[in-house]
Amino acid sequence: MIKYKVLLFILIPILGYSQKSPLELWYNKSASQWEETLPLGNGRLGIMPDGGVTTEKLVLNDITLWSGSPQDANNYKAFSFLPQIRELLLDNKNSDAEKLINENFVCTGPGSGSGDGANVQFGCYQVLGDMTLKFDYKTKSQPINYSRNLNIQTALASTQFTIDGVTYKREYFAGFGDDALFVKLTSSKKGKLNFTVQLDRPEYFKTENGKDNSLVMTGQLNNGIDGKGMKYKAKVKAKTTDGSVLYANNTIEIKNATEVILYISAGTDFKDKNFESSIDKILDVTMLKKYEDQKKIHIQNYQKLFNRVVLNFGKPVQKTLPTNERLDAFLKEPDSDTELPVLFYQYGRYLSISSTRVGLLPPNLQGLWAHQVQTPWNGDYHLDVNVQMNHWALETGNLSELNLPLKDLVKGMIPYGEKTAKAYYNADGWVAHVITNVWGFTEPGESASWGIAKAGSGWLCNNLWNHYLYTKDQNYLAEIYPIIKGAAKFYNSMLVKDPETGWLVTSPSVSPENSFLLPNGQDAHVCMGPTIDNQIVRELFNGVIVASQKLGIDSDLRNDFEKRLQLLPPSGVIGTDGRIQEWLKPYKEPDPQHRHISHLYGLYPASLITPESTPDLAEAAKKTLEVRGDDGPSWSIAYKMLFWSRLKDGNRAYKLLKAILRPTLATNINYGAGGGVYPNLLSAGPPFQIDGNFGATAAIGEMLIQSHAGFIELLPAMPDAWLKEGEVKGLKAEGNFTINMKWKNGKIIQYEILSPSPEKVKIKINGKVKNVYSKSIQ
Ligand code: FUC
Repeated sequence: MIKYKVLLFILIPILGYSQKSPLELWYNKSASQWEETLPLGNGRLGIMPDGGVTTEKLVLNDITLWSGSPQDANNYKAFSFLPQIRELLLDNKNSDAEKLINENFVCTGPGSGSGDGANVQFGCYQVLGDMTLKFDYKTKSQPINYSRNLNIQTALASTQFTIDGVTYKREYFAGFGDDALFVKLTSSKKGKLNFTVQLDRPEYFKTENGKDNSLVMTGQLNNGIDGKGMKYKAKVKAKTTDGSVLYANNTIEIKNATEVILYISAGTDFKDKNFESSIDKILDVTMLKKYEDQKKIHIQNYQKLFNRVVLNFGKPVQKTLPTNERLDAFLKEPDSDTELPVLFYQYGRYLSISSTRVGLLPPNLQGLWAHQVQTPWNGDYHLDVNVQMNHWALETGNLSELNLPLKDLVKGMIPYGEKTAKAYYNADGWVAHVITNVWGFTEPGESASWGIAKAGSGWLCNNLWNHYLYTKDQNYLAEIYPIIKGAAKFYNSMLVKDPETGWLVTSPSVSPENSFLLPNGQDAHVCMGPTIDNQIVRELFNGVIVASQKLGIDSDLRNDFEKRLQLLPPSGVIGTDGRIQEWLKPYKEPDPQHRHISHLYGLYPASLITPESTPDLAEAAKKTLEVRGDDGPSWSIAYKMLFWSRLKDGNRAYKLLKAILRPTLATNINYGAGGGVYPNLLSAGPPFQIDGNFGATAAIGEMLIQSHAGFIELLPAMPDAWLKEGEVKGLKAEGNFTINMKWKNGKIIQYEILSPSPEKVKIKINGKVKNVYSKSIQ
């Protein structure tokens, strides 16, 4: 029998948690391609310096900078084809149904432009511009003692080298104080800085020198209709201690200076119609402050979020190899650098803090860093795993509030999603399919094969719901209730009965981006009731039931959903080969190692499948993963890491982490085996896609703590390599609990569970389940 006892461990205060190894990326040469440059961002503005000696290119970003415009690409006649499409699916004529969908049931117009949407209305997240610094050292001597680094504990980057006895330093940060970018250049001997500053971008730009001693770039992107799309402005001003500054010929020219600070701000008219004067004001205010004060505020504000979590595995390392060489060494001998996974984990948190902020946009496929006008897949928000994965590390990683921008994006999609629900299904509520943008796109994509996936809106609701589970914030619950209810109502009103099983399922749909073989050998995508849809609908109905109870509203709807739940397919159907079926029918797969593993959604991020509550399904999930293999783009490997963590196999999760940390420089689009990280530790599909970083970060969190199965488990999925000793401060568990713990030789030796007020908690620690009381944070 389990007894409640006061947690004895907590009587010993746990002191001295601090990050033991420096959390730093560093290099002894400048970046030779963008994927080697260092990402800085303040959730709105981004800057990536390449550390070049004679020419430095700094790629600038603004997370709101999108081409395209709001559109209505709903086919309002689509609904009239729905009965025929459904009939064809009931008759097992999936290919005919797919043909009909391609003709009448996808979005109107070019949709996402097949992923090249910069000049259509869907639009594309784009680079803001390049700031180029060209230096004249008045000598032919080569630099020595070159180094550049990014310190993720302070969110500062720097470059340093010496030429002819003069040491040149550059320091860069994206301000968490004033909303600007900062580059400070110094020379160790007086008056040695001679350089010019230029701004440009591949298209739609004009540069000029402002009357207020500035360099300004302005432009308007293509909206996909008449060219009059989003307006933007970027502005640079310089402050020097000595020497001269000339603002002329669309440049800033600095001569014989010893210290120069460049202040850059930018903005668009996306949310701020007065963005031009806002930028002017930001720079005016910023430049009045002392640089050192500004830097101090920057570090303080950044650390308010970053320092919430401390993680150490094993022995601290004081000096590391340059990060690119460290990756090579890790590939050969991973267990000897247990601090690289720590760096990678904390880097994921750094990237979240840097690429989104409350009140603005969630991180897109590249966070907020892009160096092209046509970003791969439009740098959009993919709803069939990618944008969700971008947020999975946030709750355990104690950055909960950074989930709110996604909630805002989803909220903004609803009026569009309601139209789509009506146009295609004559259904209640709202739906979103596979892709969205900042303009509220919810229509099916332009091809049936991937575009009519139904999972998008339901999967987004999982993220929204998860934030509630971790925070228990009742006001937030009231805010998201209409969103999740609307999504559930959509599914509820479009489910149809599968005559073979009697279950209620979605139709038509696809299992995200995957295909199957029909009995006649034909490749098809469109089906009824793919497993992911069944799991999503089950989870969503459950969520609405719980939420309506907590809020004390909608009892009729709750009763209805409770009844409907009985008619849904189970969380998984185990096929004759022991795997979880991806589709309702036991179709054969043309690509058994496909990158998407959507039918394990119930295992993660949902908690419908757990080793404790559904051991058979958990076993079947293992078999599913064995056949799927361990390769893929990084996001897929990260997802597998998460699955194996939930299946409590830490060594397998670690094997996958090692696969993600394989060094690469490849940038060609890959859908198969690939993955890896660039020298700057950004993850590769390839190309660069930030979901691999965030997914792996979430998975490391999941290896350390799990709390989805009705209890908190400490160290549920640790690899042998990390068991010797380690400590964690500040990770979060569902129910708004904060966890601190230390372990040695695989056993927890100290822990604390903190919450706003003491609460009864069920925990699993060193293999034993017990009930304890948490300690009040105050
Ligand atoms: C989905 C994935 C691809 C890529 C793209 C952005 O389509 O299947 O691998 O991640 O999103």
